[in-house]
Amino acid sequence: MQAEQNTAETNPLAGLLDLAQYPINALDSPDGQALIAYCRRQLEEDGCVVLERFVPEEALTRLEAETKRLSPEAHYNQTETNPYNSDPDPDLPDDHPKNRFADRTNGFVAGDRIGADTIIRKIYESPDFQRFVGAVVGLEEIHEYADPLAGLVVNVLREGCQHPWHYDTNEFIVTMMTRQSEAGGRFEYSPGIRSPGGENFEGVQRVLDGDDHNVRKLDLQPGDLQIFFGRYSLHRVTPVEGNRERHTVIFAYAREPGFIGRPERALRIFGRMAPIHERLLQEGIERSDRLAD
Ligand SMILES: O=C(O)CCC(=O)C(=O)O
Ligand SMILES: [Fe+2]
Repeated sequence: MQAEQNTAETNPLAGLLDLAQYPINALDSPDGQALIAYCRRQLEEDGCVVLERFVPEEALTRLEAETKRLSPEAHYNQTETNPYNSDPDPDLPDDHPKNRFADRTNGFVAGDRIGADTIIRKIYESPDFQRFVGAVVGLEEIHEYADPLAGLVVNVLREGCQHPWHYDTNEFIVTMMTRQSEAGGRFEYSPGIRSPGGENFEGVQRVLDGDDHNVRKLDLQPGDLQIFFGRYSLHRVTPVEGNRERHTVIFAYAREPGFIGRPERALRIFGRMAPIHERLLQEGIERSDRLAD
């Protein structure tokens, strides 16, 4: 029965996701409910849930090949950032977390380069997958971006690239590793180190100084799906070592339909805009022109 339900004709994800272990296409079934309960509990306790081998063994070669083929299209951008993605504070000491800046060099392949026939786009656009992610993060609905660049993205870290300690501004992030570096490139996080009640700068400073007491280190593998709440959990990706690049896919969703990122951001992250960004800029200029009349 199960095999019949999950043939390629009835479910485009059949064979691409491990639907037996992760029945995201049957969320109302007891197994589906148990999966959601498991993910929610993990997120509540830890801010992070990893579903190992979400893409099963038999589809992994194809998955890895997809981002390997796309990776030369990555646009690299370099910034110096502190954990808060903010300006420094000259009134605070140099070793205060707000004044601790580190290099962030990342490559991003934009969504308009990622074809409809890829596993990663099929996952991104799957209504089953969206319902599953929504149920796990506690949202009735989530929506694909209307932004053709920023919704589905491949993050490419080559040798020396890192993502230094930081918090995210978005509520949750859904990622899948497709290629692991030889060494380095490891995801580390300190769950709930800050809270709406306090920044805990002392605790953050200890982590920045190398205290890994309250730091969890994940050994993510290709095909693992990760859902992470990064607003209160300080996290980083350690510098990539060796010739092998680290690839992760970012599946970005919004609460409302129609989300389009700012044109300046598109330029910074992807090195270019999509026609919709150019139109937005144009309209913005016209609007301000009209206001000036
Ligand atoms: O690549 C990762 O595993 C995490 C990246 C990250 O923290 C971010 O994009 O904010
Ligand atoms: Fe992050």
